[in-house]
Amino acid sequence: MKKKRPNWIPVVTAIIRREDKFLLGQRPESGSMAGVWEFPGGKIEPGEVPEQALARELTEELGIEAEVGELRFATTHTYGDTGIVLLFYEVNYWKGAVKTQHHHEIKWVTKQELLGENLPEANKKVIDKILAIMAP
Ligand code: DGT
Repeated sequence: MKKKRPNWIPVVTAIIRREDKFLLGQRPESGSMAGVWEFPGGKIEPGEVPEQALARELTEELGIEAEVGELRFATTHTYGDTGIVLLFYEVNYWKGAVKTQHHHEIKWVTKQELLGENLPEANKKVIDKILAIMAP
């Protein structure tokens, strides 16, 4: 029998750096993967280019006007019959102060601390790549 293909959802995420720390947000208690710490971002809506989608998500989630930097790498993950394509961008510059507008909590972590966090499976499996793009 032919294997069912997943429905693919494109997702943009931001590796937001402030000195030697990176921003994580804890997913809201209502919704999927509650309590997991993720990189801010979300789904690309139809008609958006990825950088626009990420800038929009960062305004909605954190109240900042971000300068979306380079696309550093991409990965995929499937949850049941849904697939995500995750695009990781670097964000080093923004206007405004970061505020918790969507997440349960936000926090800045070092690379070392990141290793101990409860991250989405899609991120854990590429943690080496994530750490590599965080290199100074
Ligand atoms: P929805 O369906 O509108 O309630 O949106 P969510 O909250 O299910 O999903 P959203 O908009 O955060 O989209 C991100 C998807 O990508 C979600 O399935 C979780 C997954 N994901 C895996 N790793 C990450 C990550 O580091 N950051 C973000 N933002 N999402 C991630």
